[in-house]
Amino acid sequence: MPEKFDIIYHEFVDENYKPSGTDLIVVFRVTPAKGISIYDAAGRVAAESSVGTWTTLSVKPSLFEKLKAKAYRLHDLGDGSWLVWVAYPLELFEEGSIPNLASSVLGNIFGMKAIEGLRVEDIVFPREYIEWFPGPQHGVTGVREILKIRDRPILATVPKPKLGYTPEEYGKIAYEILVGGVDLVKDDENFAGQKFCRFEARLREVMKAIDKAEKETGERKGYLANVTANIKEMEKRIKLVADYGNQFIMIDFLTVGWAALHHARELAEEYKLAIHGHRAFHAAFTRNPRHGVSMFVIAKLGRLAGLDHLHIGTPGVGKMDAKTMEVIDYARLLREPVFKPREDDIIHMEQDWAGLKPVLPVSSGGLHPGNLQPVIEKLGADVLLQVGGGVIGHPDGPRAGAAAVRQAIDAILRGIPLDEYAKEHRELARALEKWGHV
Ligand code: CAP
Ligand code: MG
Repeated sequence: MPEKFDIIYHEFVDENYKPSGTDLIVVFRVTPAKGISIYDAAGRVAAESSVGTWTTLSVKPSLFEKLKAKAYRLHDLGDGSWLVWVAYPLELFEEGSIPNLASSVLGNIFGMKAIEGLRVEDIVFPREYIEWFPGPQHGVTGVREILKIRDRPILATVPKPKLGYTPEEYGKIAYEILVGGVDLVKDDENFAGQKFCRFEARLREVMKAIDKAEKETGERKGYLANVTANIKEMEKRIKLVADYGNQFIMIDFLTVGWAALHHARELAEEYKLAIHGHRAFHAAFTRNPRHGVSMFVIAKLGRLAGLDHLHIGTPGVGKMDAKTMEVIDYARLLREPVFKPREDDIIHMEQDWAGLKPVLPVSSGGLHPGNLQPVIEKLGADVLLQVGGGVIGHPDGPRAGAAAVRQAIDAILRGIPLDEYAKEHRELARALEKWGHV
């Protein structure tokens, strides 16, 4: 008879355990279900996300003890929820596979009856884990080099409304935006290759607009072309973008998934393209503070996977829900070589990026010339500012809207109050008349 093997959830809690330098650590916020102790809940989380199961077994794999995750620290938040730190031996994970990591630590555990709420707040990667990933190909410096912009935020505009333009109309509006002073035209996330505006036809028109605008302004321009699609179609689009001589692609990486992003990153390497990461879908699991996955974790995975740009929200202004300090932390996390948590931050841990290039943070959502100042004050000038409605909605049209954004940036960087600058800059004045300023 095989030896009886009892998997007891408490075996997965060991408050005396000291994580080794190669452990991968996950910080969970755990709200146990009624009648379940934190030890039971934490043990189940660690077990179900590593080598455990729900019943006793009569067999035991030889590597069981070695591969067990350990919940090694528990901190009562006093509201029915706890922070729980779990250490995972690196051998649990397949090399270079975010899908495998996600299936483990972002997987079944969210649905267990033993927990009422579970949120993955942070994942701390050991150097060995990071070394399996490429990180950004271009990073902040590389993207600045493509566009030859060194001393100010990079500017992008999504033509609004989201959908409805034919390729010719889109090309026309792209030209207006670019010649007005914006650097990049960006597709909206749900603008793909619909019948009324097929991808290649649109690309062709935008590239014509870029050529013309570059000649007229003497500036470099680009197109954040949305290649988000099924894999084969995405491959075709990435190749087309490169063939047409554009150096950027945009991917809605949470809707296509981590494996698709990985594939796109490989193709981007081949064609030397920079990847703009749009994050539609994130709020479905980042918004609830007691359940889901934090944007902090998504940003970390995005840097590992190799995004060159990533949307992080708008600190304190704009149309999307975002907490100022959190947005500032995302920017630091993406740009710095080593992330160090603020003194009052009990959740996050230090993360050394092991030399991965920095990602350019993207602030977007309800921005206009009158609310860019606090964004730059809080995030610095090493950002990409996406102003969509706030350019297209300008009372004198998109070209004036683009000019107004450039004027606002000039004023902010030179420390001149917007009202003052607007006296000599009509486009800015008209934008402030419409939207005001903060
Ligand atoms: C912004 C935007 C972006 C959001 C996404 C939109 O347009 O194109 O998708 O910024 O949010 O469709 O809303 P506007 P986030 O400039 O006209 O608001 O960047 O927070 O992921
Ligand atoms: Mg959008």
